[in-house]
Amino acid sequence: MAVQQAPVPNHSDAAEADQDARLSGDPFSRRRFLKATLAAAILPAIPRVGRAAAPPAKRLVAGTRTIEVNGRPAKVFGLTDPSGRPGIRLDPGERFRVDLVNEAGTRTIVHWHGQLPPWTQDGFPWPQTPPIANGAVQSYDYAPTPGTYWMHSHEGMQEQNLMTAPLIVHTAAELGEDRQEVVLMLNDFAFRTPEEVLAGLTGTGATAAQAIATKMEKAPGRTVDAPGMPGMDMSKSGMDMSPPTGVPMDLNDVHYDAFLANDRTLADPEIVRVEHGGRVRLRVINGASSSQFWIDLGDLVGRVVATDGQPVHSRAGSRFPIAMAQRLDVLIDLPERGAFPVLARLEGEGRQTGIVLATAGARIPRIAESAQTAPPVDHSLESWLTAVEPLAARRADVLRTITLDGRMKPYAWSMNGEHWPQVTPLMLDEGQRVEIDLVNRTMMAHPIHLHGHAFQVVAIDGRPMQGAVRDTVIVMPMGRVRIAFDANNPGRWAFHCHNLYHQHTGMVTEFRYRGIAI
Ligand SMILES: [Cu+2]
Repeated sequence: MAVQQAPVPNHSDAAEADQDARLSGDPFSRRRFLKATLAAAILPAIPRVGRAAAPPAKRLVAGTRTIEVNGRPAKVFGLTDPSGRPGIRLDPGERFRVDLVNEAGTRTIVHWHGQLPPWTQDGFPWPQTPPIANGAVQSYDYAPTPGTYWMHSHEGMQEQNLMTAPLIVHTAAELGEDRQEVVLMLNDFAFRTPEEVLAGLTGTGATAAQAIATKMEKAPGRTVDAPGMPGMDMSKSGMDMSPPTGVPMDLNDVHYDAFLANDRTLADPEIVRVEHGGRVRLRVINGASSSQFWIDLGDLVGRVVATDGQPVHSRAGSRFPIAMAQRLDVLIDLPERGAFPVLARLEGEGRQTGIVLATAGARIPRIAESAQTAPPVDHSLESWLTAVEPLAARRADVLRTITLDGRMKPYAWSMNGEHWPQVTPLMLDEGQRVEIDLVNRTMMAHPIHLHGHAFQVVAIDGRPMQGAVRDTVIVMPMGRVRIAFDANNPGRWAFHCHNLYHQHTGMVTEFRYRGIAI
């Protein structure tokens, strides 16, 4: 089977990168850029032929910036366009043609979360796709999937230091619906370094934590399928996994200094101007490393129309749970005038962050950073969701159980009892329908993410459903979720818990297509 892989030129040569930087600052090259933009603007009338017609690649800088948190300056990473705006927004039909410029002062690699590029452009530190050196430029070119997506570093624990940004791919239908787009990006923030946070969790020193953080790059080697391995044994899938009652569950491993909404706290929230009676498409992105929230619209009623960028049959409500790495598209029709807070409340606690939608002249209320305790994030939304575009009905060719294991003391998490990178890849063939039973044997919820594929939630706790199509699903403590996907993107793909500290203490495995040379 031919593997379609776009070339990824990796200009690791520093001199070449310097030249790139000089060129971009050159007014002559800017004139050329403007000419190219003009050409792109008149393009729709002309049949698309050849590369000459393509618009110039977008420039995305992985760099550092200083933001203010709780009245203190904080140096964090950032992923910004040339105007300093975080992330990337693509027009309908536009390719993801991006030059990622690493000015972060250290190596990095950026993952386009939920997108379905060829595996060599996915931004995971496989041996074949190593991190990008400081000063180097890496180019990407693939057909993007429309919807609300995001990007984050997969290098070490840079994600915790806000190497995260929105990635929005518009559709013609959305642009025609006459709604104001509002992006709400959530992050958790600590003045401690991520290594100090991890050291606090594992009870080790920061140096040991640093060593743990580099393990992500040590991919498993030339291992093959082991059908009889423990934990992947189908005979175990009949065991009773119903949630125990009265057993306490663990929430919020990490105590954070702040929760950010578009980089700001409620002490100084972003005020988004909206029209009287405005119509909004709210794109919520949970970019937090170890925190889950309830989105609280107050008295407003919103309709969830997409989860993880994929359309769902709309579901109305005012409070919606969002797990780590997930996204929600919520349509909101505002009342005539006023100020409307959109809050994100931390599960299990009353701490909150958010933004305010406000019509001109509206009085902006002061919003406290703490409120009533929110319950744990749960499946109250998930269990109601149905996909607008479900997978075709088909029997599974591969059906596997993957157990989620681990505990708080000692702090270590695993899949099938294996800790990354000592894991056995799940081997797949292109064309297979794959079903995975995720069985959580821990007292924490785990938001599980598959790279390079969109999967459908087909059962929760044994109850079959035509659930949402997603890239990240939460598995409740002692709960079970079955997902299904088509193996249609050959390569090496990470499958992991999106809690950064669970990931870095081992809760990662690999789905690998047969025939991929390693
Ligand atoms: Cu986890």
